[in-house]
Amino acid sequence: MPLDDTIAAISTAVGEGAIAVLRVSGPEAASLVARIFRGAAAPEKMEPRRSYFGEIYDATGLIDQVLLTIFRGPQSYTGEDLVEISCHGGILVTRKILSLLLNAGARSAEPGEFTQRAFLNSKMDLTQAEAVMDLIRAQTELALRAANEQLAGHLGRELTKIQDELLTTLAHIEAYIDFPDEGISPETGKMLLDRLEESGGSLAKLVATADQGRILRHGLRTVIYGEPNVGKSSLLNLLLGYDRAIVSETPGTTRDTIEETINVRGIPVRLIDTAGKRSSKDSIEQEGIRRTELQLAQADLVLQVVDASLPLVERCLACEAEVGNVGTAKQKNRILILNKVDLGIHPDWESSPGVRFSCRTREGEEALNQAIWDFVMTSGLSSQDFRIAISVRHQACLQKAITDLEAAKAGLANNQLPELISIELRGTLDAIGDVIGRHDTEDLLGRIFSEFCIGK
Ligand SMILES: Nc1nc2c(ncn2[C@@H]2O[C@H](COP(=O)(O)OP(=O)(O)OP(=O)(O)O)[C@@H](O)[C@H]2O)c(=O)[nH]1
Ligand SMILES: [Mg+2]
Repeated sequence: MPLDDTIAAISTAVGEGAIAVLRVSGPEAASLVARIFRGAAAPEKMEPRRSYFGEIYDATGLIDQVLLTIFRGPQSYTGEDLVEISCHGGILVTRKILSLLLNAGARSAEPGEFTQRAFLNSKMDLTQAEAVMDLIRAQTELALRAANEQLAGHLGRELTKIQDELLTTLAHIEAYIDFPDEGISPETGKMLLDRLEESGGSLAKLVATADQGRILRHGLRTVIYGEPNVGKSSLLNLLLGYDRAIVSETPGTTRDTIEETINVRGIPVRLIDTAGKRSSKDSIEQEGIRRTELQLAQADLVLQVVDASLPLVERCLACEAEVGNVGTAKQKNRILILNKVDLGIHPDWESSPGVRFSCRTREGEEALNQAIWDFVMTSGLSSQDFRIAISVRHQACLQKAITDLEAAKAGLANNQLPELISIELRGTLDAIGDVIGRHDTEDLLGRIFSEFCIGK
């Protein structure tokens, strides 16, 4: 996409609201807005970052009263001249102003293009640009905190630090390419290997936050599972706080999977209510049960519900869950919920470690939240540090970085030619560069070499 034209878009959500904002960015931003604006000052003459009142007209007359704010590049979101028009939040008003801007010469911005320009103008690295979307999509406080940390450049800085360390090591190794007679001495080799070891450790720590990132961005996939009529849909409704799913005393009520997100102490939890599992001749129910199995296979966590007022019979799914093993290593992604305890708990369940629960009286709600939290803390989110939570894209790049780094380490340990080790290390640097969107290995190496005193 070209950077030398001027783009415009309605930045606020579609629909009615008190106020809406349109943004115009590019070299012609001010002069272009000047063509449609009437106010005390001409946009080109406005002081940056101050709001000016005025009106916007088209050929038929007044469209709206607006506030105009000018930002001059590079001190703007996009790094170029940017104008924000705050108008009334009507669908027609905003559309009319946008079409006036387009007629005046602006190009309609592509999705994300303002942030893309911010990245291309070096206002932010790629991880920060991605964090803008994470911030907008955040559904819980923890997700928001993680997005804000990334937006503040925390991940980018960590990676830049690793990149710098690797570059210094690479410079060292490449210096030997020019002096083939010297070879890497055993002491130097050991020192370089230690450094690579350290960088590898830092990369591995970042990769370990991938699960955390996935859960904060997309929620913990939590499947509510059990026999028909045990109260799965009742549990979904209770946790959601409203009657989302149909509840009835007829077994086999839920056919399709129903998915909603709740917030458990800051963790987004994607609850998936499923069709009760049993053998059925009804083809629709069979399809429902097939979907249940599919969901089960992809679950991070399974909330296995049983009717604890009834005896534990042969066919009961809890047998499959091995009641005593729920919560242990064997069934570590299951929480057993002993539902309907308001009807009394059957002796068969008395020694079970499951959470005593009642959708009727809400007994056990806090214990369930605690069990979900404990599960997340011991598996998905291994620490309480949410400052770094990498995405799937980052994970793929960093894994490639680690693979190449391992090859470089092996090369160094086996006394391979510096040329070969250098290729692997450059692979690592490129993969890290992919995460932050910077591939300036040559520039940075040049800078390091200029300070390098070889032969000393
Ligand atoms: N007494 C009592 N009844 C409950 C409780 N939870 C659910 N029920 C009742 O149990 C029946 C079945 O509840 P559902 O939530 O529809 O059960 P389900 O597991 O979703 O059933 P299917 O969709 O058929 O698989 C309804 O009549 C609920 O009112 C509870 O904690 N106590
Ligand atoms: Mg149901």
